[in-house]
Amino acid sequence: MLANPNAAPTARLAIHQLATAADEFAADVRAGLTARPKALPPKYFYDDLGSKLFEAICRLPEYYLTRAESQVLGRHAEAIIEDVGGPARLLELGSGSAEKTRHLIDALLQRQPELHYLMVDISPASLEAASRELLRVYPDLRITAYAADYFTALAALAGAEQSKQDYRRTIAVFLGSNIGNMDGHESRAFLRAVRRVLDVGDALLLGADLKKQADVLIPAYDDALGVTAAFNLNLLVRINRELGGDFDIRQFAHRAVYNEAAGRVEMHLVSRAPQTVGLRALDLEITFAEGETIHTENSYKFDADQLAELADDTGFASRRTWHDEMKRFSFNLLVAINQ
Ligand code: AVJ
Repeated sequence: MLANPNAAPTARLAIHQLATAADEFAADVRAGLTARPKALPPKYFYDDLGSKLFEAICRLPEYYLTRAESQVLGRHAEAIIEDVGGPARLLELGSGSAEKTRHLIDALLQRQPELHYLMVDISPASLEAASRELLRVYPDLRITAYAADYFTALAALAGAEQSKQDYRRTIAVFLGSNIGNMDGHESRAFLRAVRRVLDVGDALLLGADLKKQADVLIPAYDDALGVTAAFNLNLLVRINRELGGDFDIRQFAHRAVYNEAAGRVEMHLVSRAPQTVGLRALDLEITFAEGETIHTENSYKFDADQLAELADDTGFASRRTWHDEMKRFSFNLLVAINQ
Protein backbone atom coordinates (compact mmCIF):
# COMPACT_ATOMS: atom_id res chain seq x y z
CA MET A 1 0.00 0.00 0.00
CA LEU A 2 1.21 3.47 -0.81
CA ALA A 3 1.88 5.65 2.18
CA ASN A 4 -0.31 8.69 2.37
CA PRO A 5 2.15 11.57 2.75
CA ASN A 6 -0.47 13.62 4.55
CA ALA A 7 -1.31 10.98 7.13
CA ALA A 8 2.01 10.71 8.94
CA PRO A 9 2.28 14.24 10.39
CA THR A 10 -1.16 14.15 12.04
CA ALA A 11 -0.44 10.78 13.57
CA ARG A 12 2.68 12.22 15.13
CA LEU A 13 0.90 15.15 16.76
CA ALA A 14 -1.76 15.44 19.44
CA ILE A 15 -2.77 18.83 20.82
CA HIS A 16 -4.88 18.90 23.97
CA GLN A 17 -6.62 22.04 25.13
CA LEU A 18 -6.96 21.49 28.86
CA ALA A 19 -10.02 23.12 30.33
CA THR A 20 -9.41 25.88 32.81
CA ALA A 21 -12.30 27.78 34.32
CA ALA A 22 -13.83 29.69 31.40
CA ASP A 23 -14.12 32.87 33.44
CA GLU A 24 -10.71 32.60 35.11
CA PHE A 25 -9.39 35.61 33.18
CA ALA A 26 -12.44 37.65 34.16
CA ALA A 27 -12.10 36.64 37.83
CA ASP A 28 -8.36 37.38 37.90
CA VAL A 29 -8.82 40.78 36.25
CA ARG A 30 -11.60 41.69 38.67
CA ALA A 31 -9.52 40.64 41.67
CA GLY A 32 -6.37 42.32 40.36
CA LEU A 33 -7.87 45.67 39.44
CA THR A 34 -9.89 46.00 42.62
CA ALA A 35 -6.86 45.16 44.79
CA ARG A 36 -4.50 47.75 46.25
CA PRO A 37 -1.94 48.07 44.78
CA LYS A 38 -3.44 46.98 41.46
CA ALA A 39 -1.80 43.92 39.89
CA LEU A 40 -2.40 41.43 37.07
CA PRO A 41 -0.85 37.95 36.56
CA PRO A 42 1.82 37.84 33.81
CA LYS A 43 0.45 34.63 32.28
CA TYR A 44 -2.20 36.76 30.55
CA PHE A 45 0.44 38.50 28.41
CA TYR A 46 0.46 35.51 26.07
CA ASP A 47 -2.51 35.89 23.75
CA ASP A 48 -1.68 35.52 20.05
CA LEU A 49 -0.21 39.00 19.71
CA GLY A 50 1.49 38.84 23.11
CA SER A 51 3.26 35.60 22.21
CA LYS A 52 4.49 37.21 18.98
CA LEU A 53 5.66 40.29 20.88
CA PHE A 54 7.55 38.07 23.29
CA GLU A 55 9.30 36.38 20.37
CA ALA A 56 10.26 39.85 19.16
CA ILE A 57 11.61 40.68 22.64
CA CYS A 58 13.87 37.63 22.38
CA ARG A 59 15.49 39.19 19.30
CA LEU A 60 16.13 42.60 20.87
CA PRO A 61 19.75 43.64 21.41
CA GLU A 62 18.99 44.58 25.02
CA TYR A 63 17.29 41.28 25.94
CA TYR A 64 20.42 39.22 26.52
CA LEU A 65 18.66 36.28 28.22
CA THR A 66 17.67 34.36 25.09
CA ARG A 67 21.06 34.70 23.41
CA ALA A 68 22.91 33.76 26.59
CA GLU A 69 20.86 30.60 27.04
CA SER A 70 21.12 29.71 23.34
CA GLN A 71 24.88 30.00 23.61
CA VAL A 72 24.95 27.51 26.48
CA LEU A 73 22.63 25.09 24.68
CA GLY A 74 24.49 25.44 21.39
CA ARG A 75 27.78 24.57 23.04
CA HIS A 76 26.79 22.05 25.66
CA ALA A 77 23.57 20.31 24.61
CA GLU A 78 25.37 17.02 24.02
CA ALA A 79 27.14 17.09 27.37
CA ILE A 80 23.91 18.03 29.10
CA ILE A 81 22.03 15.15 27.47
CA GLU A 82 24.86 12.72 28.04
CA ASP A 83 24.77 13.49 31.75
CA VAL A 84 21.17 12.27 32.00
CA GLY A 85 21.27 8.91 30.26
CA GLY A 86 18.45 7.46 28.25
CA PRO A 87 16.57 6.81 26.12
CA ALA A 88 14.72 9.88 27.31
CA ARG A 89 11.57 11.77 26.49
CA LEU A 90 11.43 15.55 26.70
CA LEU A 91 8.81 17.48 28.69
CA GLU A 92 8.97 21.24 28.21
CA LEU A 93 7.02 23.68 30.37
CA GLY A 94 6.39 26.98 28.58
CA SER A 95 7.72 25.88 25.20
CA GLY A 96 6.92 29.10 23.29
CA SER A 97 8.51 28.97 19.84
CA ALA A 98 10.68 26.00 20.98
CA GLU A 99 13.63 27.39 19.02
CA LYS A 100 16.21 26.85 21.76
CA THR A 101 14.80 23.39 22.46
CA ARG A 102 16.08 22.28 19.08
CA HIS A 103 19.60 22.04 20.47
CA LEU A 104 18.33 19.44 22.94
CA ILE A 105 16.22 17.63 20.34
CA ASP A 106 19.25 17.44 18.04
CA ALA A 107 21.42 16.04 20.83
CA LEU A 108 18.78 13.48 21.83
CA LEU A 109 18.18 12.29 18.26
CA GLN A 110 21.91 11.75 17.81
CA ARG A 111 21.72 9.31 20.65
CA GLN A 112 18.34 7.63 20.20
CA PRO A 113 16.34 6.80 17.06
CA GLU A 114 13.13 8.55 18.05
CA LEU A 115 11.84 11.03 20.56
CA HIS A 116 8.59 11.87 22.30
CA TYR A 117 8.39 15.60 22.96
CA LEU A 118 5.69 16.74 25.37
CA MET A 119 5.14 20.47 25.26
CA VAL A 120 3.07 22.69 27.55
CA ASP A 121 2.23 26.29 26.77
CA ILE A 122 -0.50 28.72 27.73
CA SER A 123 -0.81 29.86 24.09
CA PRO A 124 -2.55 27.43 21.69
CA ALA A 125 -1.29 29.51 18.74
CA SER A 126 2.33 29.09 19.87
CA LEU A 127 1.84 25.34 20.31
CA GLU A 128 0.40 24.94 16.83
CA ALA A 129 3.07 27.02 15.12
CA ALA A 130 5.96 25.47 17.06
CA SER A 131 4.77 21.87 16.70
CA ARG A 132 4.11 22.24 12.97
CA GLU A 133 7.60 23.62 12.44
CA LEU A 134 9.21 20.87 14.54
CA LEU A 135 7.40 18.09 12.70
CA ARG A 136 8.55 19.58 9.41
CA VAL A 137 12.18 19.48 10.54
CA TYR A 138 12.21 16.24 12.56
CA PRO A 139 10.59 13.19 10.95
CA ASP A 140 11.45 11.08 14.01
CA LEU A 141 9.63 13.27 16.50
CA ARG A 142 6.31 12.51 18.17
CA ILE A 143 4.63 15.46 19.87
CA THR A 144 1.99 15.69 22.56
CA ALA A 145 1.05 19.29 23.25
CA TYR A 146 -0.96 20.71 26.13
CA ALA A 147 -2.50 24.17 25.95
CA ALA A 148 -2.77 24.96 29.64
CA ASP A 149 -1.11 26.69 32.53
CA TYR A 150 1.70 24.78 34.24
CA PHE A 151 -0.20 23.42 37.20
CA THR A 152 -3.17 22.23 35.14
CA ALA A 153 -0.86 20.46 32.69
CA LEU A 154 1.31 18.89 35.41
CA ALA A 155 -1.78 17.59 37.22
CA ALA A 156 -3.00 16.02 33.96
CA LEU A 157 0.44 14.50 33.31
CA ALA A 158 0.70 13.09 36.81
CA GLY A 159 -2.61 11.31 36.17
CA ALA A 160 -2.04 9.97 32.65
CA GLU A 161 1.35 8.35 32.27
CA GLN A 162 1.07 7.39 28.63
CA SER A 163 4.11 6.08 26.80
CA LYS A 164 6.43 6.58 29.74
CA GLN A 165 7.27 2.88 29.58
CA ASP A 166 8.99 3.45 26.21
CA TYR A 167 11.58 5.68 27.87
CA ARG A 168 13.96 5.13 30.69
CA ARG A 169 14.22 8.82 31.51
CA THR A 170 12.16 11.97 31.41
CA ILE A 171 14.00 15.26 30.90
CA ALA A 172 11.86 18.18 32.06
CA VAL A 173 12.86 21.53 30.59
CA PHE A 174 12.09 24.99 31.98
CA LEU A 175 13.98 27.52 29.91
CA GLY A 176 14.39 31.25 29.50
CA SER A 177 14.21 32.08 33.22
CA ASN A 178 10.47 31.48 33.16
CA ILE A 179 11.05 30.62 36.82
CA GLY A 180 11.67 34.35 37.32
CA ASN A 181 7.94 35.06 37.24
CA MET A 182 7.51 33.10 40.48
CA ASP A 183 8.27 34.21 44.02
CA GLY A 184 9.93 31.84 46.51
CA HIS A 185 6.69 30.08 47.44
CA GLU A 186 5.42 29.75 43.88
CA SER A 187 8.71 28.44 42.50
CA ARG A 188 8.83 25.81 45.23
CA ALA A 189 5.25 24.70 44.62
CA PHE A 190 6.01 24.58 40.89
CA LEU A 191 9.24 22.55 41.22
CA ARG A 192 7.50 20.12 43.56
CA ALA A 193 4.74 19.67 40.97
CA VAL A 194 7.41 18.98 38.32
CA ARG A 195 9.16 16.58 40.69
CA ARG A 196 5.91 14.60 41.08
CA VAL A 197 5.82 13.72 37.36
CA LEU A 198 9.46 12.59 37.48
CA ASP A 199 11.11 9.42 38.77
CA VAL A 200 14.35 9.27 40.74
CA GLY A 201 17.19 9.82 38.25
CA ASP A 202 15.11 11.91 35.87
CA ALA A 203 16.32 15.44 35.13
CA LEU A 204 15.12 19.00 35.18
CA LEU A 205 16.98 21.51 32.99
CA LEU A 206 16.45 24.91 34.54
CA GLY A 207 17.51 28.17 32.92
CA ALA A 208 17.74 31.08 35.36
CA ASP A 209 18.83 34.67 34.91
CA LEU A 210 21.46 35.90 37.37
CA LYS A 211 21.55 39.00 39.54
CA LYS A 212 23.44 41.83 37.89
CA GLN A 213 23.71 45.58 37.64
CA ALA A 214 20.60 47.65 37.01
CA ASP A 215 22.16 49.27 33.94
CA VAL A 216 22.07 45.89 32.20
CA LEU A 217 18.73 44.75 33.64
CA ILE A 218 16.62 47.84 33.01
CA PRO A 219 17.24 48.15 29.24
CA ALA A 220 16.43 44.44 28.90
CA TYR A 221 12.94 45.26 30.20
CA ASP A 222 12.65 48.76 28.71
CA ASP A 223 14.13 48.54 25.24
CA ALA A 224 14.74 51.46 22.89
CA LEU A 225 12.34 50.16 20.23
CA GLY A 226 9.47 49.97 22.69
CA VAL A 227 8.68 46.29 22.06
CA THR A 228 8.55 45.48 25.77
CA ALA A 229 6.30 48.51 26.30
CA ALA A 230 3.95 47.11 23.62
CA PHE A 231 4.11 43.66 25.24
CA ASN A 232 3.11 45.17 28.59
CA LEU A 233 0.38 47.45 27.18
CA ASN A 234 -1.07 44.59 25.12
CA LEU A 235 -2.50 43.26 28.38
CA LEU A 236 -4.88 46.25 28.34
CA VAL A 237 -5.68 45.62 24.66
CA ARG A 238 -6.58 42.05 25.61
CA ILE A 239 -8.82 43.23 28.45
CA ASN A 240 -10.55 45.63 26.06
CA ARG A 241 -11.19 42.85 23.56
CA GLU A 242 -12.13 39.98 25.85
CA LEU A 243 -13.82 41.80 28.72
CA GLY A 244 -15.39 44.77 26.97
CA GLY A 245 -12.93 47.22 28.47
CA ASP A 246 -12.50 50.80 27.37
CA PHE A 247 -8.87 51.35 28.38
CA ASP A 248 -7.36 54.22 26.39
CA ILE A 249 -3.97 52.60 25.78
CA ARG A 250 -2.33 55.99 25.18
CA GLN A 251 -3.24 57.02 28.73
CA PHE A 252 -0.90 54.38 30.20
CA ALA A 253 2.90 54.17 30.18
CA HIS A 254 5.28 51.23 30.48
CA ARG A 255 7.67 51.25 33.43
CA ALA A 256 10.44 48.81 34.39
CA VAL A 257 12.24 49.10 37.74
CA TYR A 258 14.85 46.97 39.47
CA ASN A 259 13.69 46.24 43.00
CA GLU A 260 17.11 45.31 44.32
CA ALA A 261 15.92 44.45 47.84
CA ALA A 262 13.50 41.88 46.42
CA GLY A 263 15.99 40.80 43.70
CA ARG A 264 13.57 41.32 40.84
CA VAL A 265 12.79 43.50 37.86
CA GLU A 266 9.20 44.73 38.06
CA MET A 267 7.02 45.86 35.20
CA HIS A 268 4.18 48.28 35.77
CA LEU A 269 1.60 50.15 33.73
CA VAL A 270 1.40 53.73 34.92
CA SER A 271 -1.75 55.82 34.58
CA ARG A 272 -0.76 59.09 32.89
CA ALA A 273 -3.79 60.95 34.26
CA PRO A 274 -6.68 60.57 36.70
CA GLN A 275 -9.18 58.40 34.79
CA THR A 276 -12.03 55.91 35.05
CA VAL A 277 -12.09 52.75 32.95
CA GLY A 278 -15.19 50.66 32.31
CA LEU A 279 -15.17 46.86 32.00
CA ARG A 280 -18.52 45.91 30.49
CA ALA A 281 -18.24 42.13 30.89
CA LEU A 282 -17.45 42.59 34.58
CA ASP A 283 -20.00 45.33 35.15
CA LEU A 284 -17.17 47.21 36.79
CA GLU A 285 -15.62 50.68 36.78
CA ILE A 286 -12.03 51.18 37.88
CA THR A 287 -10.62 54.56 38.82
CA PHE A 288 -6.96 55.48 38.55
CA ALA A 289 -5.13 58.37 40.15
CA GLU A 290 -2.45 60.07 38.07
CA GLY A 291 0.72 58.00 38.48
CA GLU A 292 -1.10 55.00 39.94
CA THR A 293 0.26 51.69 38.60
CA ILE A 294 -0.84 48.19 37.72
CA HIS A 295 1.95 45.79 38.67
CA THR A 296 2.05 43.34 35.77
CA GLU A 297 5.19 41.22 36.21
CA ASN A 298 8.06 40.21 38.45
CA SER A 299 11.22 38.80 36.90
CA TYR A 300 13.31 37.47 39.75
CA LYS A 301 17.06 37.29 39.34
CA PHE A 302 19.02 34.53 41.09
CA ASP A 303 22.41 33.72 42.54
CA ALA A 304 24.00 30.28 42.81
CA ASP A 305 23.04 29.85 46.47
CA GLN A 306 19.39 30.59 45.82
CA LEU A 307 19.28 28.09 42.97
CA ALA A 308 20.95 25.39 45.09
CA GLU A 309 18.48 26.04 47.89
CA LEU A 310 15.56 25.88 45.48
CA ALA A 311 16.69 22.46 44.25
CA ASP A 312 17.32 21.30 47.78
CA ASP A 313 13.84 22.27 48.95
CA THR A 314 12.01 20.49 46.14
CA GLY A 315 13.48 17.01 45.76
CA PHE A 316 16.32 17.74 43.36
CA ALA A 317 20.10 17.61 43.53
CA SER A 318 22.02 20.17 41.52
CA ARG A 319 24.38 18.10 39.38
CA ARG A 320 25.96 20.66 37.06
CA THR A 321 25.77 24.31 36.03
CA TRP A 322 26.82 25.99 32.79
CA HIS A 323 27.13 29.70 32.03
CA ASP A 324 27.28 31.87 28.94
CA GLU A 325 30.59 33.59 28.22
CA MET A 326 29.57 36.79 30.00
CA LYS A 327 28.26 34.83 33.01
CA ARG A 328 24.90 36.55 32.82
CA PHE A 329 22.78 33.44 32.73
CA SER A 330 22.88 30.11 34.53
CA PHE A 331 21.81 26.79 33.07
CA ASN A 332 21.29 24.03 35.61
CA LEU A 333 21.00 20.28 35.42
CA LEU A 334 18.97 19.14 38.43
CA VAL A 335 18.41 15.45 39.13
CA ALA A 336 15.34 14.08 40.89
CA ILE A 337 16.36 12.36 44.12
CA ASN A 338 14.62 10.35 46.83
CA GLN A 339 12.99 12.67 49.32
C1 AVJ B 1 9.35 34.82 29.77
C2 AVJ B 1 9.10 35.41 32.06
C3 AVJ B 1 11.26 34.84 31.21
O1 AVJ B 1 10.68 37.79 32.70
O2 AVJ B 1 12.30 37.96 31.27
C4 AVJ B 1 10.35 39.65 28.91
C5 AVJ B 1 9.09 37.77 30.19
N1 AVJ B 1 8.87 40.26 30.34
N2 AVJ B 1 10.32 40.98 28.92
C6 AVJ B 1 11.15 37.64 31.58
C7 AVJ B 1 9.43 39.19 29.82
C8 AVJ B 1 9.42 41.35 29.77
C9 AVJ B 1 10.29 36.94 30.51
N3 AVJ B 1 9.97 35.53 30.90
